[in-house]
Amino acid sequence: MKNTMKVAVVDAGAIKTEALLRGNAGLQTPQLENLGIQYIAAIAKNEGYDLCLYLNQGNYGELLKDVLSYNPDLLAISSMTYQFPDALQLANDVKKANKKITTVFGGPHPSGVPSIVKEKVIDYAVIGEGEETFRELLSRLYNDENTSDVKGIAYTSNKEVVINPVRERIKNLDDLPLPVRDREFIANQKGYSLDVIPHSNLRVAVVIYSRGCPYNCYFCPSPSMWGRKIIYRSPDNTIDEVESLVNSYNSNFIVFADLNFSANKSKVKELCEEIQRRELNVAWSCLSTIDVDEDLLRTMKEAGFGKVLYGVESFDAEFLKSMNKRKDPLKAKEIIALTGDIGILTQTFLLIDPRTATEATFQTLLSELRETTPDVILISFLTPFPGTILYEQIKEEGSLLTTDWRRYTMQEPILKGKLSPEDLLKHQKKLVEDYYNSREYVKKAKTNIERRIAPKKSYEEFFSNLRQIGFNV
Ligand code: B12
Ligand code: SF4
Repeated sequence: MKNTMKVAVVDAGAIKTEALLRGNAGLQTPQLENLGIQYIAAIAKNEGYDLCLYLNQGNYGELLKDVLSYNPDLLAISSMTYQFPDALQLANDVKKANKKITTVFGGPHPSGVPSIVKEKVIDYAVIGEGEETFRELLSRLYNDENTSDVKGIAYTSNKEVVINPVRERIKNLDDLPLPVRDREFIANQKGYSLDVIPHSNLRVAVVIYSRGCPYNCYFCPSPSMWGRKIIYRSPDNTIDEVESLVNSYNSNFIVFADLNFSANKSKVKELCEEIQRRELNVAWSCLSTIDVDEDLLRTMKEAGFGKVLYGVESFDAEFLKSMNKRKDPLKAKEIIALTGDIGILTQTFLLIDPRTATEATFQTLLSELRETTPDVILISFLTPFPGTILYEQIKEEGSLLTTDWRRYTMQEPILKGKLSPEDLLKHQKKLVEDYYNSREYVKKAKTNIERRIAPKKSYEEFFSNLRQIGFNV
């Protein structure tokens, strides 16, 4: 047995971020904490191994130098699809310097494509929820034991890919060690979107209350990643974490990263009661489907809820049906209006399908937005992530333009269609500009400022960010 095991844990988002500044993805917050890898890091720490966590290096050369000078026994990397080529490069360079370092990949891309272990420099891929699998894998490696039957991993044996059976989901999330936080990273997180607090005063932390989603939209990696079961932490355990973020990290805004925060209304109400009981002075936002109602939104507002990011995807009922997203576009419009009336900011995620989009698609969407007036829009292109039902459909259909993973950012059209990718990008940009310059949007912004739903400074900073990433607003 070794004295200790040195574990380097890297968020591949830390390697290169330029890809994200394309299109209107710059409106997201690319430098937000990555909870997945921070939960994984917590396992290594909690089990007593020596841990070094790399969340945001920004410069590949420095990241590589730092990892090599730490000289880990094991390198663990979390990777989305667009980050995979850079993550692979890191594993290559690290193995070149010291081939004894064991490499473990996890996160959305390895879960969708476990056969990445065909790459010589990837020793293991962890599929789906990672904590228990990582804990067991570390222990087997530390004790020089056989790893071939660890549930939830993929590896190669005699050049053949072996994918082990999936692991059961973790039932009691309260038992998990809390994600490792990086004080410096939290202090330097940047905001780009519109929030109830101007970005210059925003101190964000990311927290999660539930894992999984009961739906099965064909474009979404969640069903293959988590299954269809949604599992909650207790409100007490969740708000203990929020309280410690407020007290120890001075956080004033919590981003709930749950896939579908409002899936269970009574669970949301329990959480809101706990926030109010503790009199926490913190604002928060969440991602949600449109399955909310007035009573729930009012309860959330009273508990400090400032913004909801709705996964609307489209106002076209046919498109929604084809994606198995069983939602009514009319209800989406009503819910966005109701949320605004209650005094909560709204963001809508919208998808353009490059296979069918024409100039008219953008014009129709613009009119629908002007009628609905969400406060922030995120227009993305339908992207078939590996592991989704859509990916299989698209492969069969033959409409994929590229298998260069770097381009899977949702901000590039990668499906063949009537318009060229260049034209689609032009229309996307114009839509964003026309919407934010529209009479209806400007009127809503003025009302929001008057009603103190968002301060004027939030709008000024938001528009300045939009201009910086190339929008004429
Ligand atoms: C919150 C969120 C964000 C936040 C924060 C992102 C961040 N830094 O993590 C914001 C809004 C900024 C964001 C932006 C983007 N996101 Co996002 N995001 C999410 C969301 C909703 C939740 C992620 C989360 O916190 N989950 C909770 C944790 C506990 O789960 P987890 O991260 O999956 O980690 C677990 C396992 O994966 C595994 N694991 C993860 N890493 C590792 C590593 C190792 C070594 C091991 C062993 C295990 C392991 O164990 C973890 C614990 O169980 C997911 C949806 C989803 N299905 O997960 C999308 C998701 C991850 N995002 C996605 C995308 C595409 C993006 C953007 C590119 C979109 C865009 N164009 O703007 C950007 C990229 C930003 C970036 N940092 O590079 C896709 C990724 C799909 C893919 N295959 O690539 C997802 C799946 C949603 C989707 N569209 O389908 N996102
Ligand atoms: S509702 Fe959202 S999280 Fe759930 S399957 Fe559909 S897109 Fe994925």
